[in-house]
Amino acid sequence: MIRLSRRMFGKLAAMSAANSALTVEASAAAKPLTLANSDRPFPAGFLWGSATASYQVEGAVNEDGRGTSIWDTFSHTPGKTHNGDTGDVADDSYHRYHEDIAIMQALGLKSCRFSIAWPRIFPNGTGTPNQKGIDHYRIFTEALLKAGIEPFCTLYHWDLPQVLQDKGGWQSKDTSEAFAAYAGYTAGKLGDLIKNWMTMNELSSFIELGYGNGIHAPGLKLGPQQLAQARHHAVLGHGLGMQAIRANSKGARVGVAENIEAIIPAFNAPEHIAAAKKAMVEENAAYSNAIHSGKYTDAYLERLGTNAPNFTAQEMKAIGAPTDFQGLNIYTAVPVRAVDNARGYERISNPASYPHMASSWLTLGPEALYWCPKIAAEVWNVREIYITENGCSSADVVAQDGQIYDSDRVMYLNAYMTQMQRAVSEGVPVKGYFLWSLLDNFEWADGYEKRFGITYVDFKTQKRTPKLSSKFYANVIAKNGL
Ligand code: PNW
Repeated sequence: MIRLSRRMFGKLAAMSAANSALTVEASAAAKPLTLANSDRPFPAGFLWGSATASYQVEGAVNEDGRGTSIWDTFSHTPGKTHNGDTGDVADDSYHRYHEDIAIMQALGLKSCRFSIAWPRIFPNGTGTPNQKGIDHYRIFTEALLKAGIEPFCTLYHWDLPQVLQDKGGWQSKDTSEAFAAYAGYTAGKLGDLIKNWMTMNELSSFIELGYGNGIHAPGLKLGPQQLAQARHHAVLGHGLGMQAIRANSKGARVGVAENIEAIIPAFNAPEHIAAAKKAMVEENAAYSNAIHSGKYTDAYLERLGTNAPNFTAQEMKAIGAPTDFQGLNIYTAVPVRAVDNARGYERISNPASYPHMASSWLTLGPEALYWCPKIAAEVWNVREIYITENGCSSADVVAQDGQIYDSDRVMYLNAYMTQMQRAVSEGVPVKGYFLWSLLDNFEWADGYEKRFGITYVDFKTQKRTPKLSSKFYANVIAKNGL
């Protein structure tokens, strides 16, 4: 029972004539209603970070012995990217990383997810390594550690050495093996500084977009059998890469950053939750489910029929070896509903009125940050989860005062983080969050058109300006809560 002061009681009584619910709520509340106790805390040590990728920020494509990647070739092919944009200069972070790290420090970041460009380490994909490549990432990582920022390193964020693409790219098992050799070598050289590794970023994106519909490099549109085989070589690359990292760097922790099909129940009801669990497995059968179970589901293989990939039991064992953590890149949500069919669920396709951010594919689904880690932890038995990417594009404008008031991005981040807090407060093992992205950068086929940064980049001058969302994020980090 809450005791109300006589004055308060009188006030409430006066107000309650028209609204009796208010007195009921006020008397039931555990704490007095004040604006001061609206915080939603995160556990101590929660790892707040940002994420970027080599080709999207580095530039310096012809420096220090870097080889050509499929994204150099693709972006320089007319008609492939918005406005013919390329990553030749991007954010020039190869040279300006000190400035970037100062931005991270000002935000209070605890961690930074970045990727290593394979063609800087092995310009020809395999063979003789390039010491200057290793040197660059050593110096960068040392600077991060000096700033008190924990490095989380992705070894493959889509910049495949062109030489390997010329030999078939992910259509060839040789690429899976070349990736493992590169991953092992690099972890051996940098493992004293970097403890947390992600083999790859978004296998489903670089395979489905690069080899399926051709909107990303290398721009191929394979038939179903060849595509299924390329998928298999990607997950195999992850498995072999994980083995190689562990063999070359003691104490390394290895995971993968995957943009799972972010299944959520149509709404919070037992039948839809059961449907969502089934959908999480089946809709991610080619990638995350294979990685976490070491199997392709019967339904996946049946769906493919004669187009199913060739694979061996030994390969599946490598693919399914336990990871140390699961990285989830989550942008949108895929609602499913319970249906009385063989699969037990159906995806709901959103109507045209469904809201989205500046990128038309980026529909709003904040509850994905609640349901996905929760369902993933249960169906794949993962004990440590990081949100390795979350963020959005916004039609940013520089205001008269030189600032960028990206209120829609603040709304997006706040909504998603609130759902993540809901999961964490229920004990779902989400240990950290990497916001995509620290800086506006080269957004692949969308070039520089779509801005995902919480820091605005003027691509003519390389001037960096923190947006309103960066102040929002600094505030979240400072109080470790929302
Ligand atoms: C991710 N989709 O890509 C990548 O990991 C980043 O490199 C990228 O910049 C970021 O998300 C924002 O796009 C995606 O169409 C690309 O659903 C496309 C999709 C999702 C993720």
